[in-house]
Amino acid sequence: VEASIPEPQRAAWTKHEFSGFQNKEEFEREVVRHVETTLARSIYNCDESAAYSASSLAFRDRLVQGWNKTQQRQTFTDSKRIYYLSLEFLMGRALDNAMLNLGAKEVAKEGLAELGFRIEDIVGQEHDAALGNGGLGRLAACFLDSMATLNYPAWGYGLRYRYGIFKQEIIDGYQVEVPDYWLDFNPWEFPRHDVTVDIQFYGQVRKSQDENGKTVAIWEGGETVTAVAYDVPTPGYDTPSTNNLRLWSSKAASGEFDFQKFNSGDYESSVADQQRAETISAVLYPNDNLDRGKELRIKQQYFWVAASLYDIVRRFKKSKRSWNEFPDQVAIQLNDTHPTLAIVELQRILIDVEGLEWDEAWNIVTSTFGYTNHTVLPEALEKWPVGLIQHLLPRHLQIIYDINLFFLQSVEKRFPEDRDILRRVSIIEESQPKMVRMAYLAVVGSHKVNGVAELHSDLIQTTIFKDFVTIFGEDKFTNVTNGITPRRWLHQANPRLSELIASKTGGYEFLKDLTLLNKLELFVDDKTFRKEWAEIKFANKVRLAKYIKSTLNVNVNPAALFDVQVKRIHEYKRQQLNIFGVIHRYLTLKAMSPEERKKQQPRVSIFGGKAAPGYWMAKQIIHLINNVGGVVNQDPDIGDLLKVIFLEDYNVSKAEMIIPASDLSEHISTAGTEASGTSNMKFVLNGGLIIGTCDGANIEITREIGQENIFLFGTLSEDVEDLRHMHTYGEHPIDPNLAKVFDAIQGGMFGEPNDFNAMISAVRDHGDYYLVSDDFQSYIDTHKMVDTEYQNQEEWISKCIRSVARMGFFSSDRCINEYAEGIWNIEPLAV
Ligand code: NBG
Repeated sequence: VEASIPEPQRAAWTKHEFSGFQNKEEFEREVVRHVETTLARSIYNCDESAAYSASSLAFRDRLVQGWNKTQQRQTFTDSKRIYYLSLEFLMGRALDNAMLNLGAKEVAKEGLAELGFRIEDIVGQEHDAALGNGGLGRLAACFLDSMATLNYPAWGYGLRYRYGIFKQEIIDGYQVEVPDYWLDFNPWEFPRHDVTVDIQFYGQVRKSQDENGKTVAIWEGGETVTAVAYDVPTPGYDTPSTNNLRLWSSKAASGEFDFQKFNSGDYESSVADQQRAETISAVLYPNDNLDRGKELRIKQQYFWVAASLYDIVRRFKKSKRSWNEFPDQVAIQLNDTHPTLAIVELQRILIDVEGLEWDEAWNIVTSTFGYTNHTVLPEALEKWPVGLIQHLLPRHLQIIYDINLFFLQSVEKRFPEDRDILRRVSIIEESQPKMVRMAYLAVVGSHKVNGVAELHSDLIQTTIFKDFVTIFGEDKFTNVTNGITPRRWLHQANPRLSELIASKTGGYEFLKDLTLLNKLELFVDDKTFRKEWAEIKFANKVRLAKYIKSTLNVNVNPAALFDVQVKRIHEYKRQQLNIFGVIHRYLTLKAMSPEERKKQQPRVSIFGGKAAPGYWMAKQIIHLINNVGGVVNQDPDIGDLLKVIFLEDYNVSKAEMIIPASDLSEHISTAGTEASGTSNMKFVLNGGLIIGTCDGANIEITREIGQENIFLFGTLSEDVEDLRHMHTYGEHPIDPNLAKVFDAIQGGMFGEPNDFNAMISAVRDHGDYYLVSDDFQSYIDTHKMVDTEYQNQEEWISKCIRSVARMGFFSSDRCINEYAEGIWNIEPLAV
């Protein structure tokens, strides 16, 4: 429908164009207006929550200005757009980010003060938007920030979950999950009740003839669910560019409400249908790096992918270009295999709906998609039973079979000698039951496949996708090392450090070109600079210490070394290695004389992270950490020498407080298992050193900052296989220090020993898959080095400054530019 205002009436519109607030006075006016009208409250009834709501609405109004302009400009120039499909966007809080990206935080701070509020309290009112599990979802959020900041015409597409990742409570040392109902008041989204797509499920496929006598497939019957768009404006930093994140929400299709049932008095079951439809977008699956083939999960995937493609195709068709121009106008990036059905859906639209020939359609499809792999862990690689897809998406299964057939025919032609290759690379795994291998489908249907750090990109080419490198050639496979946005992870999280850096590097330019941090090298030996630097770190630690006191009632000394491991709890990330190391430290301290103890470096071991609700071993690890804290923190022999803290409900906003307060952080995955890691980058950027294995992006961090500035230890990835083989088939004696730790646990030092049998058995009796024992000695030796080096504070701070100076490479801006150039073939479009 043409809905633009006719030319003669436009003057009336532009005359009244709203421009948001420009200064403190106007900001206050907007806040008061929103409190009194939008919220219908008054001067006698305005608490911090109302002040938060009104401030957000005032900022939202300003975001919308840039957002409208950006969308109009994109429509007008009709240049190529990038669509980022991700089932997770871990956005965190929006108000603080909007203030900073719009450069209006000072204005807001002063305005709020005049109205009687402290900006920290107001910002702290906001509930995190937690539509993700961990690194994968937060990466998507950093990418949105960079794409807008760099003025790329980009859209994010995701699901509007009613429940984000659960809230974690720790009760008696155990994790308890509480639902995260976050939509009570969300000023950051715009419901688009007019932007809907009907999505079909189930039904049958029938062959028919079209008017030219061509055989066509008709997918009919089944049920329909409606997708409703919710738009979230995502602002860039220091640019009017504001991109759109479109999240789909499910509801019963309007024609579907069963009036038959309703009229015959069966009101309940007609409402039940309604609720069943809404279930699709109800909840985020709480697994990180784990695939659990639940039917509702694949329904989510298809629902989201089909709605997004419908939208993308609808936008393309407006320009009336020919189909072969589609890849010149549209790039679609698949964030992991979760959106892989998009490949099949686009092929279906092109051949069944638009009437293209298979080959022409397939060319368009494969030129459009890029696929990012985020893990090599076998338990995380998605596979779906053929029978399930047949039932849910009968036409898609036919297309998958055809894609596979043509692919295997081409492979057979090229490798007629290799008897086994067809079985190995088939998209269909001939198991019982047969499975669709989503990663293979993503590789076959994309023009580029990338890993997320150098080691990881090498590994996918030599392991899970080895045959595909032979088939498609090396050029199809590439690396784009992950990055983080310095706006949130430095400027927002650590404003004082950001200000100090700005004072030495020539203003805040470094936030847009992070390589400018290298100017800090000049000040490494500057005594006053080092002192200011150290004061900021100390203040951040004091803040965290207060938080620990207020939440856990434990006193920690801010002068102690803060040693932090915060991330999802997973055996491959090896929080068990960390807590075993802490126990070893405790036993060592206990065995010392009081004089000897006095010479030891005081430490606070801080843990945080959620376990997937069904991941029993991860929950056991949390339990052990809490029990160790319960014993150690009370022990008068130990005092400040060691404290063990488990911070409840680790999330993005907590990360913004914790990361700037760390002296040392732990990134200690078994080599070859952590695809990249991104918190490693955040910690170093905030002036903390890291202890880590030669894994993921740790390797590139080492290359950039210098190996003298990082504490590396442990087995190398190339040796992991052999060690595992030895554990299974040869002798596997447990490290003697680790054996003492096990004895302490099993002697009941940390509560009921049977609670931790599985953790110990995994190492001692079941092959120690994650090499905890193999790496234990070098881990504790390296911690000893950390203690020694920390005693020399001047040298320690120099290392921190030097490291920060060399972190420019890890900006998500660099990363997005690499995608834009190497994969999307897309140019910035300034507003
Ligand atoms: C995760 C990896 C991390 C990586 C992020 C972002 C999945 C499947 N993978 O190492 O475990 O940093 O992706 O790339 O969540």
